[in-house]
Amino acid sequence: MNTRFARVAACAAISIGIGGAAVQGAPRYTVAQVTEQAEKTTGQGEGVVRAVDADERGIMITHGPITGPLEMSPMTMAFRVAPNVDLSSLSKGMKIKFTISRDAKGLYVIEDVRPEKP
Ligand SMILES: [Cu+2]
Repeated sequence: MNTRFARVAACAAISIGIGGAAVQGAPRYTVAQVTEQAEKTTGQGEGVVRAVDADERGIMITHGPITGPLEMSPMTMAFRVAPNVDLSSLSKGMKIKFTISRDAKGLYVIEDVRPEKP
C-alpha cells in the first residue's frame, strides 16, 4: 500500500513539474511573438491554386479562413508573391498551405507556400 501510494505521489510531482515549466516558459514565448509581429504581421491559410501568373508574380487562390494577426474570411482572390517563392513549383488545382503578409502599400503578399501532402 505504502509503495503504491509513493509511486502515485511521484507521478503527481512530475506532472506538476512539467506544468510549472510550461507556465514559466509562456511569458517568454509571448514576448517573442509580439516582437515578431512588430516586424511583420502575418497570417496562415490553406487553399487551392486557381491560376499562376509567372510574369506578374501572382497567384489566384480559393482560400479558407486565414488566421493569425492578419485575418481574412474565405474567398477567391489574387495575391502577389514574394521574390523568394518558387512559382514553378505551383500549378492549378494544387492544395497549398501559405503564409501572407502585407507590404508597405497595404497589399497582401504570399511569403511562403507549402504544397499540402495528400
Ligand atoms: Cu482573401
